[in-house]
Amino acid sequence: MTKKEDGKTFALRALAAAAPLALLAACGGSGNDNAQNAALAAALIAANRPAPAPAPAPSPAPAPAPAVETIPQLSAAVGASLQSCTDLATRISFANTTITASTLVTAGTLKVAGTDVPEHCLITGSMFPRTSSVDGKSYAIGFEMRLPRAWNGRFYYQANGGLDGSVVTATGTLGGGPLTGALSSGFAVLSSDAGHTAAVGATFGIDPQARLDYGYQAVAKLTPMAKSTIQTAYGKGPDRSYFGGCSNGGRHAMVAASRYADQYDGIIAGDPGTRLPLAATANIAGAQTYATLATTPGDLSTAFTQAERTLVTKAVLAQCDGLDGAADGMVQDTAACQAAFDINRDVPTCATTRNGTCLSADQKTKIDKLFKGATTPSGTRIYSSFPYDAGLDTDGWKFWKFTVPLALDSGSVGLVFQSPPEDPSFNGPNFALTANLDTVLAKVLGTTSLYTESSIAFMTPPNYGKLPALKKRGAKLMVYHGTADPIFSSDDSVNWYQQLQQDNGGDASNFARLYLIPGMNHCSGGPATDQFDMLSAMVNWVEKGQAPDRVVASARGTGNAGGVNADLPATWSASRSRPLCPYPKVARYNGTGSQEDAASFSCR
Ligand SMILES: [Ca+2]
Repeated sequence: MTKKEDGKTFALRALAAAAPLALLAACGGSGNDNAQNAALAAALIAANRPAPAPAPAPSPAPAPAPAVETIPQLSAAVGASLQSCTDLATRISFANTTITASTLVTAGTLKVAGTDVPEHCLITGSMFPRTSSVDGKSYAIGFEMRLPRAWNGRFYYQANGGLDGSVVTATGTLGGGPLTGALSSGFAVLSSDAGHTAAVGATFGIDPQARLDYGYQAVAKLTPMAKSTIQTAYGKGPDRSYFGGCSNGGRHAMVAASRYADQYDGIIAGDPGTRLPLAATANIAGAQTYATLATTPGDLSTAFTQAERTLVTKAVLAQCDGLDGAADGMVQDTAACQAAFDINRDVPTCATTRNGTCLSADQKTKIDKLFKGATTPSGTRIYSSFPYDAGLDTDGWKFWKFTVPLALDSGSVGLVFQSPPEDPSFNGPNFALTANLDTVLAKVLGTTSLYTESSIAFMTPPNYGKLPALKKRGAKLMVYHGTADPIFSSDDSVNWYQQLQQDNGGDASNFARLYLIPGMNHCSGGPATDQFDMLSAMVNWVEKGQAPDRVVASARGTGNAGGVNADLPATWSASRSRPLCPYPKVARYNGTGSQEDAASFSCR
């Protein structure tokens, strides 16, 4: 192929890629006219194809067929009714799987937000039982499935949070104070412990296989078993399969989007710990910094007190609240806020002692450095920056920044993410406060002959800035992230999404969308509208082509059935609502209408 032909091919491919995007923009980005877009793109390409070379020169070889982007529209799931339950324990047969029991659960036995969960069949069991040759302990992948009598034809993988280790009741709920869940909506739902029990705690990290199951392999083992069980129970497998979780569950979801795109049609990742080992290491770095600022040794929260965090919150709001057109206590335009707010300029510096009305110069320097992204002693950036937001004045923020590094991150980093791990008898808080973080980071990124996959390899979805398999088969990904999440930064999700945009000609919104939730802490809470039903929006996108241009979220004020959010300012109405907007769009006030109502805001 000549250079000239190379250039021509490139131009055609660029046109092919650009045409559907331009059309999508013209259609408001609804993304449900893919076939039409493809046809129009092909017509555009044909119209721009150069005429054949004139005689007497030999005819050039025809240009290769341009790569026209087409995303298939998946069909809607069809429901069925569960015929029997108690006999399923003996009828279900799958390799490496033991079914413990199948039990009918009557309507109302479980409730979500005070509402009865309909009648369903509870299947309990475990997969791949084994005794570790490394630590001598027993391991298995414990699970439950809840199969509704009135099934909607869909499977939902409920990914759980933290270090896993518990088979959380498979109601398939998601978001802050959810009012409903996948099970109530008729999905067959799976939940698992991801390969170890809570009793083992973080010491499961001593066993190499338990690490891998926690990281990604449990999903690979459970998914075909769950689909087979559904086949046995209903006489057909799921027409559509969904996956959702928050925190580590959001990480599982991102892993599913990367590794198991062939298995899932719709994936929802909430506040994902996509680079969880690095986030946990950075949080330990934060603890080491806060320890140098603490006025009461052993109480890291005295490094940045409630009064001081309120002071900073007010300063952030003073600079940023109005950027979205509404002085409503919410910073919707997170990106603009980072440029507008300067902790050195906008927060008073203490002239003498700290008293809650100022920050010391040392505090400003160190706290700002943590927001910009914690580093090791040698200066290596560990994880991500965190945005300044109106949600750091909360108990959740305090818990994650000052309690978790010593109580939880020490165990996960020391025992699960380092290769080799610490001795299980190590002192976690002491480790968190004194470990050399260059050494820790090297072990988090490292391998040994026993631990052959680094924690980055087994926890982080491989090549997750590119998700071609997911896109190609018509599957969708929705990610949401609280901008006041103190442990997994929304900046990390923004950086990921920008990679995905770049890999898709500048716009990935026809298969993946990111929704920032202003003020929301880790998965819920904060001065935020944190209650929403993203699963219904996802089903409509996957099965009907209705792209979620906005997802309406509500605050959980007094009387909310999903539980009251104690972080809500008293000035908010109990049911304040806001649109969650697909990044980079921001919810902006229309200039008229109630500021308590999502209808008064547009995603722009
Ligand atoms: Ca505002």
